[in-house]
Amino acid sequence: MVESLWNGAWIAALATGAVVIVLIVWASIFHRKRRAKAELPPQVRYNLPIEILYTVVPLVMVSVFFFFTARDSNTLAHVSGEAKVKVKVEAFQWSWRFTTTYNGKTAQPVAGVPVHDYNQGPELVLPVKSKVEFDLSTNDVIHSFWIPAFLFKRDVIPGIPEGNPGRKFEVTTLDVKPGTVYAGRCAELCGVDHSRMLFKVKLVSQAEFDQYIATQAGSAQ
Ligand SMILES: [Cu+2]
Repeated sequence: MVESLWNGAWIAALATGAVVIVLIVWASIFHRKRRAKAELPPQVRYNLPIEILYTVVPLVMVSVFFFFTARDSNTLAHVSGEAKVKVKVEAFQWSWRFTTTYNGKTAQPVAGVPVHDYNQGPELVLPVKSKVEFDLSTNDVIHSFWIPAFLFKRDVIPGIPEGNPGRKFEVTTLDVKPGTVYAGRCAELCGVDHSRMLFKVKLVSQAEFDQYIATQAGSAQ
């Protein structure tokens, strides 16, 4: 869905750009100065039909962009509340703490430190092809939770109380080979080690995930 919105917006923008370039080239060739004597070409001030056209065409274009963006962002931001896997994401300067809850069991939080390589960052383990609900919070500055492969990014804003729907979002993890690892990062300049605020997301099979939660929840005591 994000991909079709992105591609659609690009196609519309390229088509508009092509029309504009053709009009500029056409106007500069056909309306170039032919006579040596300085003479104003016919003026189109107060030409009502043209002014209406100037107003209506951009309005239509913006409305089309707005419609698709609003429609898709409503769907993407929808939280069904059905996700069995819940991840509490705490962003801080400059890493992340993940606390995963599944089937009433909460795993031991995974926290990281600033790193140069996402493989050394804190690891978020999730099952493949499952709904996951994220709850984002921070106690310092604005961060942004971003897993590029999931085509989803959300700002983490301090001061939003727990339970506020603005902190939550839901994704369905990709249907890929278990064991696939993705990079995650902070997408909001949040201080000197912002670029080292890296983490990794590992998608595992449901069985492996059950086992992961069982051991992690066990060791939490
Ligand atoms: Cu950050």
